[in-house]
Amino acid sequence: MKNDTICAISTPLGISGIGIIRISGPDAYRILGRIFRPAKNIQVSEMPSHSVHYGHIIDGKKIIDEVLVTLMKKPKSYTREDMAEIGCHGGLIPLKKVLSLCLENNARQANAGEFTRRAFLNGRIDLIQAESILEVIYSKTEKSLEISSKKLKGYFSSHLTEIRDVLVELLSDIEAKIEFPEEEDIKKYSPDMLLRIEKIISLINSILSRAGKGRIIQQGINAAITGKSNAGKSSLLNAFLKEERAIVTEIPGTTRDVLHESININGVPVNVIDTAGIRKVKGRIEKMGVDKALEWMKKAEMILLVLDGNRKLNKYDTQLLEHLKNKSNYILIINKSDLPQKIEKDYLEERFPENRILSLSAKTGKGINSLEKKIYSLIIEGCGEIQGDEVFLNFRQEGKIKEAKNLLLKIREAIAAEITIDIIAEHLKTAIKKVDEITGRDISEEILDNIFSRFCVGK
Ligand SMILES: Nc1nc2c(ncn2[C@@H]2O[C@H](COP(=O)(O)OP(=O)(O)O)[C@@H](O)[C@H]2O)c(=O)[nH]1
Ligand SMILES: [Mg+2]
Repeated sequence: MKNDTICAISTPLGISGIGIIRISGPDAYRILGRIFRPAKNIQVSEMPSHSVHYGHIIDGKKIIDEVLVTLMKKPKSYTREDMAEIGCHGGLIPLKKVLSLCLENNARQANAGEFTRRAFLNGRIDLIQAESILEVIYSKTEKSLEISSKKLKGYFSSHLTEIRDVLVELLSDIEAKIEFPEEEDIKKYSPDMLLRIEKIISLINSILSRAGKGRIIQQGINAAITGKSNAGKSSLLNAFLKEERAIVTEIPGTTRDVLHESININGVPVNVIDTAGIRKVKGRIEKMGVDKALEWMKKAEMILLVLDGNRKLNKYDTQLLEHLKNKSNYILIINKSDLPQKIEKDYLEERFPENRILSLSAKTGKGINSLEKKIYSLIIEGCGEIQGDEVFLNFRQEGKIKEAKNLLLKIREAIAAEITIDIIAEHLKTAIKKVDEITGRDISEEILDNIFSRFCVGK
């Protein structure tokens, strides 16, 4: 493990009230002692842990900035090393100057996520918790913050500890049998072994099913607004956002690119995508827009098909309605309910379930709330009501836990088929390894590099 002292600017670079520089490592206080002049007559080495000190950062005799310094001594710090946070004035120049003073005094510029990596390597948090810090930072709604914070506290880790404990116990029982075989016992398994495996499989199943909802809360769903030109797609996006985000005109073909905006529907982030209207196009740019719209229609989890209530259905509408046939999540929105209605509503009602059709006016906002309710009920129709026991698993974690589950299924089969005990022991060892790869107990440097490179510098 690297044992040097690292430093970084931990707040965004830009103009702000304050900006923070973090230092962590064995030399943190020696470096601080050279660049910080506290207002009170106290040496850095005498400052107690978890104390805050007012003073100045100095370069020789020159005052650089007026600061507040917070000390957190090992092991009670983020990294479990000696740490200091220098709260400077937020501005590029003061921050960069203070950082360069730290570097001149032999601190090293931290790599992305290196503070968190140290927290992990020093055993303060496991890898799941380290990864959840990013999830907290990127939370899209309060609900997603809730599940990330629980994960950071160790909610998901505790499940894995439980799984690991059972697997380790099973393995040691089996190894005892291998080591001290009694003639009649060699091929037999203790009767509760199967039960213990079953218990772990069902715990993993429950985690995986809760993870489905967790993913929706954490990452949200994509809802593509589609429809012929001038149906009111961009107006609908603006109505969701209650602001003029997209350009709305009476000129067909106004929206050429794809706009994404996230809205919060009962805690679920819904990424609403406004696409170009579907119509026959001549220009290359508009054609690209239309192609993208069709692509989104294929890949979005939900389709909001906007129809113009003030006009009769045309061939583009019917084409789009045709596309819905192989989609399970869609809502037909009859827009412009404030104008006289000319659309063939009967035609639609004959072909689509009543609860998938909704009239509204994107212009006045009437009906938007009902649409949001409908979107939410479609989401939970797919995954069940949100209850608060959701977990979010990233792809790495989900992949490993599924691999562990597959091994347990194999073990279950092997027990049923009375396969020799040493094969089962091997499967158990691999399953434990999978669990350890999730928590980071057993992980390669390369994977760690990959995980922490996604963090900001200074985190
Ligand atoms: N009266 C009325 N006009 C609307 C409504 N929604 C959109 N429009 C108008 O329809 C035209 C096209 O709207 P726009 O949102 O750009 O449609 P898009 O091409 O589907 O994105 C604009 O002139 C809007 O003002 C509505 O609910 N009522
Ligand atoms: Mg538009």
